This record gives sequence, C-alpha cells and structure tokens, in this order.
Amino acid sequence: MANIVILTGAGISAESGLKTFRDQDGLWENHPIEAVATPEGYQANPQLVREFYNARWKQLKDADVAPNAAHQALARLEAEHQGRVTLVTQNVDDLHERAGSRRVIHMHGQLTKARCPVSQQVFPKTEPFSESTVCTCCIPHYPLRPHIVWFGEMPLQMERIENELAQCDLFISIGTSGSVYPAAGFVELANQLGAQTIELNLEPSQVASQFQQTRYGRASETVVELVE
Ligand code: BV8
Repeated sequence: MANIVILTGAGISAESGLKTFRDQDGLWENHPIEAVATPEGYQANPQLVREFYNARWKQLKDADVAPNAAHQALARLEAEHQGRVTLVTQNVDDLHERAGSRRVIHMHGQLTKARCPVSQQVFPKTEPFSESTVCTCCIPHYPLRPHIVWFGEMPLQMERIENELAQCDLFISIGTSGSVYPAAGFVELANQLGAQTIELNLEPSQVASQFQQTRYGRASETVVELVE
C-alpha cells in the first residue's frame, strides 16, 4: 500500500465558509496579511494582531462552519489506510480534526491554541487574546500569543514532515496557491524522492508545473473523485 502525504491549504476550507488568503486579496481590515501575520506586526500592534486571530477563532464556532466533503473524504482515506496517510496542513482551522482525521500536522499552527511567548508552552485557547490573557507557566505572567507560525518564523514539525515525504510514494497537494515556502517546496522534494505527485486545486498553483498530474475544480468534487 502507498505511503501517502497530503498537503492542504486554505482552498480545502473555502467551501466550509472560511475565507482563503487570496479571497482577501492578501488583506485583512486593510492591513497586508504579511504585516499582520508577522512577529514585527505583533510587536508593533499586538491588539490588531490579537483581534485578527480572535475573529478567525470565533468564526470556527459559527454553526455554518463545518467540515465539507473534501475534509470527510480525506478522513475516510486515512481510516482505510491505517497509519499510511499523513495529512500536513497549512491551515490553522480545526476542520480536518472535526471531519475525523487523526494524523494531522499543523505546520503553521492552530487557531484553537495559545502559546507562552517565553516558555513556548502551548495551551488550549479558551478565551479571546487580550493583554490580560496571560500564561500560568511563568512569574511574572506574560500575555499569551497566538500559536501561529508567522512569516519569518520556523514552521512546526519540519523534521517529521521531511521524514514523511522521504518515505512517501504519493504526494497530493490540495487547495493551496503554492505561494509560501517551505510548503510550496514539498512537491520538488517528493519528485526528487521518486514519489508520484498530484495537484488538486481550483486553478493552477504557482508550482503547478512541478506536479506529474493536475486536476482542477472544487475540492469537494476533485478530492471525493480521487479518494473514491
Ligand atoms: C520560513 C499562518 C524560515 C498565519 C501562514 C522569498 C522566497 C521564498 C521564500 C521567502 C521569501 N521571502 C520570505 C520567504 C519565506 C516565507 C515565504 O514563503 N514568503 C512568501 C510570501 C514568499 N515563508 C516563511 O516565512 C515561513 N517560514 O521560511 O522560516 C526560517 C528558517 C529558520 C529559522 C526561522 C525561520 C513561514 C510561513 C508561514 C506563514 N504563515 N499561515 C495565518 O494563517 O494567519 S502562511 C498562509 O498563507 C497559509 O498558511 C499558507 O501557507 C499561505 C498561502 O495560503 P494558501 O493556503 O495557499 O491559501 P491561498 O489563499 O494563497 O490559496 C488558496 C488556493 O485555494 C488558491 O490557489 C485557490 O485557487 C484555491 N481554492 C479556492 N477555493 C477552492 C480552492 N481549491 C479547491 N477548491 C476550492 N473550493
């Protein structure tokens, strides 16, 4: 049976009602995402950045935000290939878990978690970020930061991801524009290591030419077709 590594991006959550980065033309409240999703942005205007992540965290709780057919198809694929499917996501939402996926690596962090900026200890996020939402691990207590990988910060679990890519026979990229590294470089690594590579997206990504196979359309259709 194939070892399968799947990379997902914001496009897989689009049909669940979560905006993609491109939908916002790279902006949020008229701030460039790079300005808001960076350590410098947080340093310069912590309240703005806290509001950015609080808003997206609250949106996860909206009744109409739920996993879609693509998330569910990936959870079925994992259940059918016990232990042979690894899901690496750039998304910070929890829709893969809510669909039933278990082996999920959030390489860019999670909206549902908070982190102490000093000890780096990670906590479940139970309340909106504010100046007074502080860690319990240090004295003095520090305001918790989003457990999110900002631009210029090292993605999480890279060694494990590279290890999974080295052993995979099949690499499938779903719903990502291929605009951010190192995630956009995974297909090159998979090709070098002899895996089959497939891109499923609404339109060709910035690295589309590096995939052996490409299928375009909405994830809720293309992923279901591929998995069934
Ligand atoms: C790092 C968390 C080093 C935040 C995110 C120059 C060249 C190369 C690299 C760089 C460079 N300058 C700087 C860099 C590095 C930088 C980078 O790549 N910058 C880019 C802008 C060039 N990368 C980093 O900084 C990374 N870290 O390099 O660290 C290092 C080394 C040692 C020590 C320390 C550091 C960290 C990057 C992580 C940033 N955080 N997310 C948050 O979420 O708030 S990035 C964020 O944007 C996402 O996580 C994702 O990774 C990225 C792009 O988003 P996508 O998921 O692709 O979404 P997008 O909207 O772009 O596309 C959606 C796609 O879906 C579209 O193609 C659309 O067609 C499709 N779609 C839409 N609807 C559907 C659909 N498809 C199917 N069905 C549908 N219905």
